[in-house]
Formats: sequence, C-alpha cells, structure tokens
Amino acid sequence: MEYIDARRAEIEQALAVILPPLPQCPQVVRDAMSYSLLAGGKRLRPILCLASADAVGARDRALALPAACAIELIHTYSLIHDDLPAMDNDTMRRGRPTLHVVAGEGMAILAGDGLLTQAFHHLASEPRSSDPAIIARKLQVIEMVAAAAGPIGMVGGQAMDLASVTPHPQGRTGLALDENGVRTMHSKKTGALIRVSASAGAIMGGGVPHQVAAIDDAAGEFGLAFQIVDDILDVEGVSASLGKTPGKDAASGKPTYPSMYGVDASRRMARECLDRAAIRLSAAGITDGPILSIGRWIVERSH
Ligand code: GRG
Repeated sequence: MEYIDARRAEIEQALAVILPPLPQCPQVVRDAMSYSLLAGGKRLRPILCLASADAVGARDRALALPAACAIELIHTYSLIHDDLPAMDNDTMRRGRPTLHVVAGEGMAILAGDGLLTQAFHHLASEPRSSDPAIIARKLQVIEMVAAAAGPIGMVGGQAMDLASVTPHPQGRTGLALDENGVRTMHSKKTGALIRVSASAGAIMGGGVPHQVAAIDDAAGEFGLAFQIVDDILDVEGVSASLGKTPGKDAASGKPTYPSMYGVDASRRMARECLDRAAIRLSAAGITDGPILSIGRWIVERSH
C-alpha cells in the first residue's frame, strides 16, 4: 500500500542516521547495532506511530518521527536479546544470521543495550523544541515508552515466557501458564510495544485524550491480532513471513491460538480484532485513514 511504503521510506531514511557518530561511538558496537537495525524489518511499529499521528490530524507528522524511530530501536534490541542462546536461541532473524552468530554473544548483548539506551537519548532530545507543549508531550511519551518496554511491559512478558519454558535453576518446575496467563504474557511481551507505538504517535501528533484513548484501545486489538497471526504463521511454517525459524512455539508445547482454537477460528478471531478496533476508532470520530489499513496489513499476513 502506498501510504505504508511512503512511511516506511521516511523511517528507513531516519534510521540510517540515528546511531551516534564515530569516533565517539566505537565502530565495533556501531557496526553490530547497524547490522540488526538496518536488516529490513517490516517497520510495523514506527509506521503505526506515524499513522496514529495522522489519525489525530497532526499539523506535522514529523513530530512523531523520533518516537517512531526510538520504538524501532527498542524493538530491534528485543529481537537481538530474544535470539540469544540464553533466551530463544535462534540463528536466523530478518532473513539473516542472528547478531550473536556473526558478532559473538557479548557484542550482541552490548548492541542490544546500546539500542535501548540510544532510544531514550533520542526520545529525550528529539524533536528539539522550546515549546512547552511539545516538551510536555515528549515527557509523557518517555514515561509511556519506558513502561511499555520495561518490567511491567515487554521485559515482564519476556520473563513470564522464559520462566514458563525454562526449568528454574534451583530445580523448581517452570511457571505454569493457563490460557489467561498466556494472554497476559503476550499482551506484555509483544502487545505493549505495539500499543505504545500508536499512543505515542497520537500524543506527539497533538491528539486530545479521547482520541489517544481510542487509538490506544485499537492498537491493543492490533497487538492481539498480531499475536494470533504470528501463531498461525508459526504452525504453518511460513518462515519467509516470520523472518525467524518457524515451528518453535508449537514445539515448545506452549498453548498457541491455533492449538487452542484451530487455524480457521484463529483467523476469524484476528479479523474480529480488526472489527472491534474499527468500532472503537469510529466512536472517537476516526472513521477512515491509514491506521485501519495497518490493522488489515497485520491480519492479511496470515493468508
Ligand atoms: C528480550 C526483553 C526482551 C524481549 C523480547 C518481542 C520479544 C520480546 C521477543 C520476540 C520474540 C518473537 C519472535 C515474538 C513473535 C512476535 C514478534 C515480536 C515478531 C517480530 O516482530 P516483527 O514481525 O519483526 O514486527 P520485524 O523483523 O518485521 O520487525
């Protein structure tokens, strides 16, 4: 779609110059960060961030670009760390060997640390402005992104996931997750960052609270749809669309949407997420526009 391609091009351009310059930043860690950051992800989260700024009628969509890019840095860090031998132990990501395979585990950990901290540096410094309204929006976004990425968000979800599949070092059995637990784990691990991508864009774009709340709820539905579709792709073994090794979730014995409800019902559930998102947005006066096409893009990955 034209809108998605145009936003992706803007994001790629901004990401290409986002890392700190040499020689202040040692080349070895810069190269490691670039390897994963510029490996051609879908850029779903930053595109959603920009579309959310547009959905609230932002006078300048570029106000949301720093938050969009910072969230992609955080997402990339999470993928690098998730792929490490101590976590998911994966060797392919974004169609390339994972960073620890090419640069070693130590450098992969540091590249992840560097991307995460650089994200907050970027959020605090951009867009440069002395306008108190813009400064207030930035502060609100920093707080929200930190919550979404940290222990009550993505880190917490990853910890639940890790504890559920890994025996405790002192011999206790792993955390047992029922359907509810799995839902909570996913909403933190992958949902929180998708959700904050949208709400940060809406805030930086100058959205009023009822618009931001609707966009946040709609993105919650997108996050759930994303997870359902990811589970479908995992059982169907569609490695090209996943960009990672398929079949791992099913093999780990963790409940997935297709294992709980079957593939057809899972597809229907993903579409229902979209319907609920559309209703929520329209109740806030957001009836058309690119934000919903991003939801459709998420769901259509499963076909
Ligand atoms: C290490 C703190 C920490 C967290 C890791 C997001 C995450 C938490 C792990 C990723 C594990 C995984 C592969 C989950 C499936 C869903 C997912 C996030 C897929 C990758 O996101 P995409 O499809 O990837 O947006 P691209 O490469 O397109 O950006």
